[in-house]
Amino acid sequence: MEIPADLGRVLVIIPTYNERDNIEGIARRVRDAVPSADVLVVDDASPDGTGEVADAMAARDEQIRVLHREGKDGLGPAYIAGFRWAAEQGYDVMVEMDADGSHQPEQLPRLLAALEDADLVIGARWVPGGEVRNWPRRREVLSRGANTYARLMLGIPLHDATGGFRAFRAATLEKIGLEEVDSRGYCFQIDLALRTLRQGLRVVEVPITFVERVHGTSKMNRDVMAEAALRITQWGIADRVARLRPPR
Ligand SMILES: Nc1nc2c(ncn2[C@@H]2O[C@H](COP(=O)(O)OP(=O)(O)OP(=O)(O)O)[C@@H](O)[C@H]2O)c(=O)[nH]1
Ligand SMILES: [Mg+2]
Repeated sequence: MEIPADLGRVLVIIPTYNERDNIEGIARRVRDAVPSADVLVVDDASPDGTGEVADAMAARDEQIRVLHREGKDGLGPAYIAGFRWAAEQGYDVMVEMDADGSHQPEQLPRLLAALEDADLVIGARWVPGGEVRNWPRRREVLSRGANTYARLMLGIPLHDATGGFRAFRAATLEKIGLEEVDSRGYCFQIDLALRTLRQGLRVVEVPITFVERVHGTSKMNRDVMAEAALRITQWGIADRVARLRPPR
C-alpha cells in the first residue's frame, strides 16, 4: 500500500536515546513500508552509540537524516527540534514514531491514509481493533487509567491521547503554537492532542497493534508519570475555571 500522493512530502521522526539495537531495524522497516517517506533520527547523544549507528545509515541512504542534540532532554523537546527541522525543509506531513519497535512501520500507510480526512491521526491502542502485545497487566492498567483520566478531566473525545504513533499535517503543527509547549514526557502527546482539538482541528484515532520492546530499556519512570498526572490535573482545572468565569 503506497500513501496518498496528495499528502505531499512525509518525514518520519524517530527520537532515540540508547536504541543502538533497535534503530537500524526500525529505519529499514520504515523505508520498506513507505519508500517515498524520509526518516529523521533525533538522537540526544546516546551513550550507547545510537547516533553513530544512525550516521552510518544516513551515509548509505540519502532519505535518512540525523539530528544530533547535546544530551538527554526528554521526548517532547526532541520532537519539537525534529518538527522545526521538518518545517524548515518544507515537509507537508510529520510522523512521530518510537525507535523500539512498539510502533509498527507496516501500519504507517493506514495512518497516512486516514490523514486525508484529518489534521492529526493518532495510532490508538484503546479503541476497538487496537491491541497491545506482551505488556504486563500493570502497564495496561496504567495506560488505560491515564487515558480515562485525561478524557474525563480534559473533556476530550480521545481514547489514546498518550499514544505516540501519529501523523500531523505541517499546517496543524504551525497552528498549535509549539513555542509554548514545555511538556517533556508522555504528557507531551496529550498536550499536542489537546492543542489540536482546541484549534477546532480534526483528530482521528486509527487502531494499531502496539508491541512491547524486545531490546533496550524503557525510559518511562516516576518523573514522567508525575509530570503527566500533574499537568492533566492543572489543564483540567484551568479549563473549568475559565468556563466558570462570566463572559464579559
Ligand atoms: N531523543 C530522545 N529520545 C528519547 C528520549 N526519551 C525517550 N526517547 C525515545 O522515545 C521513544 C519512546 O521512548 P520509550 O523509552 O520507548 O518509551 P518507553 O518508556 O519504552 O515507554 P513504553 O514503550 O511505553 O515502555 C524511544 O524511541 C526512545 O528512545 C529523550 O530524552 N531524547
Ligand atoms: Mg517504548
